[in-house]
Amino acid sequence: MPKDEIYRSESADTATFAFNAVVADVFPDMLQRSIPGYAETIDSIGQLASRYVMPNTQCYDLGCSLAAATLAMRRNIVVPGCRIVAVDSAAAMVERCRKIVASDDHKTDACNNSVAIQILHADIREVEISRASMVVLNYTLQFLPVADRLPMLKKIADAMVENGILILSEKVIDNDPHIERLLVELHHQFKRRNAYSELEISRKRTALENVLIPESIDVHLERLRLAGFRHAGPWLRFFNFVSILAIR
Ligand code: GEK
Repeated sequence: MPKDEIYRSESADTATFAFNAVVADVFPDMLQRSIPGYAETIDSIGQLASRYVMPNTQCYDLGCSLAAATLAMRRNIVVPGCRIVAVDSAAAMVERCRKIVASDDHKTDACNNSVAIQILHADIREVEISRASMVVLNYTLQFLPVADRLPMLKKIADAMVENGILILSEKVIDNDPHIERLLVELHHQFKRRNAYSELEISRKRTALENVLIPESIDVHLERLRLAGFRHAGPWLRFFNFVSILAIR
């Protein structure tokens, strides 16, 4: 797996973070070393797919990057007639995503269902969603302008079948400033343990400013309620990274 050394060199470009080819090439390593609980989240998305995906419905992986959640869903869907739509707006991600999906040997799936995967190079705000029993926003909503988040969630809720689920994973801020400082420090410690230097951590932090806009868990839960989800609650928290399950 190519190692993320984007912010290591003295000449590193600390301008605004972008999902370009340089990032896409090291992306699996970057997520693994930067997002606490990332692998467990992907694994659990697979488990939830086996439980919640309904026959003859569609699944969506919005902001799919390199299809980690898409493939976890496909490997675990146990009902017939399903299709997964994977969407990303970054050309560099979509190009690599298509290759990864094409080379994935889904004959090793738990069941013998053939689950078609459609990969779209598009903005998730523009994509039509329909008959969805499972939608994944795994660390994607945080990159949308705040004003676009409720319309996005409403569009998802409106397109869902009854009891359909949304997995919303986000970097969050804590309402208590003391806890917030602690969680940020623990996250930086996590990154140092994963061999990121102090300089790399601070450069990445600067690059993500105004690109990744975190909110509190309360704000997310209230927005999900307003969007039309009947139930919503966090099922995983690891420092300032949270995954919420919402049921239509
Ligand atoms: C995973 N879910 O591995 N429309 C489409 N894609 C977008 C948009 C948008 N408006 N904004 C951002 N993206 C993945 C990880 S990464 C998380 C998701 C991270 C895409 C962007 O191009 C990138 O590929 C992805 O959302 C966010 O489970 O980098 O922290």
